[in-house]
Amino acid sequence: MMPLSMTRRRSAYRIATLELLIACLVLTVGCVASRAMDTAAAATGAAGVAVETTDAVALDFTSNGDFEQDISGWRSYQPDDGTVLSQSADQAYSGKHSLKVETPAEAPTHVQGTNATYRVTPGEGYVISVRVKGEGMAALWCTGANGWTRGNKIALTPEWQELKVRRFEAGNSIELHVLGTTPEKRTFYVDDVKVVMDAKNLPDAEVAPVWFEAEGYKWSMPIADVSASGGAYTEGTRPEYPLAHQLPFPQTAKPVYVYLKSWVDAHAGTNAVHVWDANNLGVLFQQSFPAAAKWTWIKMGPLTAKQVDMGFTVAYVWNPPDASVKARLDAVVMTTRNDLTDEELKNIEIAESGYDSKKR
Ligand SMILES: [Ca+2]
Ligand SMILES: [Ca+2]
Repeated sequence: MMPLSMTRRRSAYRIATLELLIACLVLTVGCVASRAMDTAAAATGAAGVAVETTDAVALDFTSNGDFEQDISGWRSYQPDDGTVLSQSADQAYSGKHSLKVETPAEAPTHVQGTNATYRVTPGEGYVISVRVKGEGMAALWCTGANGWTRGNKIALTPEWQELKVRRFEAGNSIELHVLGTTPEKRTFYVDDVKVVMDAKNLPDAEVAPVWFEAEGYKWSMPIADVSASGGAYTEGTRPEYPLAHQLPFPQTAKPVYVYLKSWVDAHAGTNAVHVWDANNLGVLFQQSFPAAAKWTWIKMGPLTAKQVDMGFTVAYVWNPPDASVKARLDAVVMTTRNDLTDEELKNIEIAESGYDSKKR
């Protein structure tokens, strides 16, 4: 059996090669982790033509984002949670005013703070940002038609800091929550609220099937197995464990299908695959699938680059969350084709993937 370290090195090499190939086929994959929020960079088109993302489009606010006029549209997180909101003339990131948020020592909810609703165009991605300063831990969370996007918590200080999340919104509004994440008496300030469409000008390009080894990605638990593609697969022993983290997503305007070579132990219950954004802030997509006591290709999608942005994480969930069940992911194939058969998936040509299929 090939040592796992060698397998992983080879997988890493192949993945690097594949990413280069994808770049030639459609796009610049880039570093997903650092690029997830950065949409201003150029991508490379199918014919080698530079494709630039457009400048961000500022939206009309349904309420006042710099708090210079008033604080209309902003309310306490829960109607009766005791949070007091006011316009501050003492603290400002922009102009001369900000929103002052005073949370009580006792509260009916674990989080306290303020929220507002912004109208958006359905089916677009948005970059949402606010500036905050003050006391305690705080976070920017957003919600809409497709669940929560929970931004990271930060410790507030006397200096202004930026909280930012990217969110794909299927509905026509996004609710922004600027929250203290522990129930305590504290004051913080909010200013410079921005909800900006993440406008992408992507090539309308077909993407030929490209093969990725799941075990080459961050946070995966590789299990050596000579019968698996690349000599290993990844395993999750509890629901929501990331089987492959920060897979690059093709930057095409066309819908993309993601084929997952999967094996979830048979059990009496249901299964679903979850697609998280590259920063694991929210679930972008979910799809149910039947259990099978062998390797099975799951076709997932359609997914779009507007929805996913630069990268994504694959996790499986099963209900009930039986501890004896394991989920496995061997390989991932991405393409704009929605009709790949198992036989075609097995025999993806070297010319398309750069992968040596004889060694699979
Ligand atoms: Ca201001
Ligand atoms: Ca594999």
